[in-house]
Formats: sequence, C-alpha cells, structure tokens
Amino acid sequence: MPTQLNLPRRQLDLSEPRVMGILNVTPDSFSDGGRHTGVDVAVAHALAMIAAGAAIIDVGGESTRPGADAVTVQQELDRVVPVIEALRARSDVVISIDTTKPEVMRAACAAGAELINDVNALRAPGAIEAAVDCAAAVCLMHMQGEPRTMQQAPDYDDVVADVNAFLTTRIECCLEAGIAGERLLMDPGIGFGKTLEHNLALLANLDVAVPPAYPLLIGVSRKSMFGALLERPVDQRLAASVAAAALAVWQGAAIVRAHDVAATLDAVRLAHAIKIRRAAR
Ligand code: YH5
Repeated sequence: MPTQLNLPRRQLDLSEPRVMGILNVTPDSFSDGGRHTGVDVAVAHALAMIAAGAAIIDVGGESTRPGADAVTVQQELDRVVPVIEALRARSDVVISIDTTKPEVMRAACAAGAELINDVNALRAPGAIEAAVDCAAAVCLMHMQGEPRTMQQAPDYDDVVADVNAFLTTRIECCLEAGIAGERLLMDPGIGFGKTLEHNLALLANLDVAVPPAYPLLIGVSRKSMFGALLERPVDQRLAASVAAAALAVWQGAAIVRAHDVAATLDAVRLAHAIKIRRAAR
C-alpha cells in the first residue's frame, strides 16, 4: 500500500494514520446567533480540529445525509469558497472539498483545496475533467443510489464484491482520463445506500471491499449504523465511532473522517502502534 498521496504541489505522508476533520458549512451549522459571521465560526472550528491533530479539513456545503435536500451550485459556492480562502490564509492544513459538483470543485481548488472528496466518485458530467484540471487528489467513494433515496431499499447480491467492482471501474475511468493513481483514495461509503448488515460486512472485509493498491479512507463518525446496532442517538455515538475507526486502521485504513478529532486520533494511533508490531506468521 502506498504511503504517500500526491497533492498539487506537495505530498501527504500516510505512513501513519491521519484524521480528516469534518467541517460542515450548511446553514444549520453556520450560525452562533449572529455575533460572529458564519465564516469566522467555521474557521474557528477548523483551527480547533487542527490543534487537536487533524491533518485534513473536509469542507462540505452540500448535505449528503440520507434524505437531505439538494443545494444549488451558487448556494454551495457561497458557503464553501469564503471558508476555504479564510482557512487557507491561516493554516497550511490539507483542505478537502466535499462536493459532487464540478463548478464547486474548480472554485474550491482555486481557493486552496487540494483534495476532492466526492461521494459520487466523479460520476457527474464534467467532474472528471474538473479533477484533471485541478490536479487535486481525489477520494472515490461507493454509493448505491442518490442521497435523497439511497436508504429506502439498499440491495446487493454481495455488497463486498459489488463495492470492489464499482471502485475498480471508477479507478479505470480516472486513470484513462489522466488522473494518476498516486492521486487516488478509496472509500467503501459506509451508510451510503447500505443497511446495517451491509455496513458491518464491509467493515469486516475492508481488504476485499477496496482495491488494495490505493490508500483507504473510511467515514463512520456518528453514523446511523451505530443507532441501528446500539440504539444510541447521534450525540451518544462517540465510543462506537472511535472503536470503528480503530478497527478500520487495524485493517489498513490510512485516513479516518471524523467529527471528534482528538478522540479519533488517540484511537487510530493506538491501533497503528499495535498493528506495526504484529509479527509476520
Ligand atoms: C464518508 O463516509 N460521509 S457525509 C449521517 C450521520 C452522521 C454522519 C447522524 N461524507 C462520508 O458523515 N465522505 C459523508 O448520522 C463522506 N466518506 C467520505 N469520503 C455523511 C456523514 C454522516 C451521515
């Protein structure tokens, strides 16, 4: 497995697990009652996650939660571009743009983003071309269906094999378009068109679900699967989230996407410290 990810003007070292801090810049997460602007609040939260050890900040202005409403290009640009510009001015952290829209990919990269995190795996018209032109790294994530309806009836013959086949096809499209393999990250898309059983099968078989020649990114933080398995509301999913992050790193995950950066970093550093001491036998 490669231990570097190529970014436009530098590399991200993946010889140790990294935490990607989640920065939602949707209106519900934007306001603190009016004393600060949304940009100030968002940048302060990003800086706090960086202080807690985040190597990447994932900026998202389009809610991809199950059932969420669609957002226009202009709304999304208005949300994310000022935040990326302000964060880039204050930190050299790797900034990731969480979007499916090519116009947003281009504007975000011009503002300082270096990684495109697309839950649609560059399937939108123009998205591959945008990623080629940006020279950004790309996370290819598996999703069955589309966010609004994907949890209505997830269905697979073999979820582990299907995810592998999908990611393999998307890798081929990217390589053919001129995106170097050294720029690609893989993600099985926990919770995206999947039942609890599907999510558990993927988390138990990450080495088979994901083409092994590429670094693996996993996103489990606070997700509904913990509600389904453990009957925990969203504000009581920290322990399960960090445990799942550790189990993913144990299986080789390079990057974990998380809301709770300090706790997640402790868990993945521990998992990695034990993993590298495992005897070959
Ligand atoms: C991911 O896995 N996930 S957005 C529902 C929740 C909690 C959290 C309350 N973007 C991923 O985080 N990008 C999202 O229930 C992502 N991988 C990548 N690459 C969904 C999310 C969430 C949804």
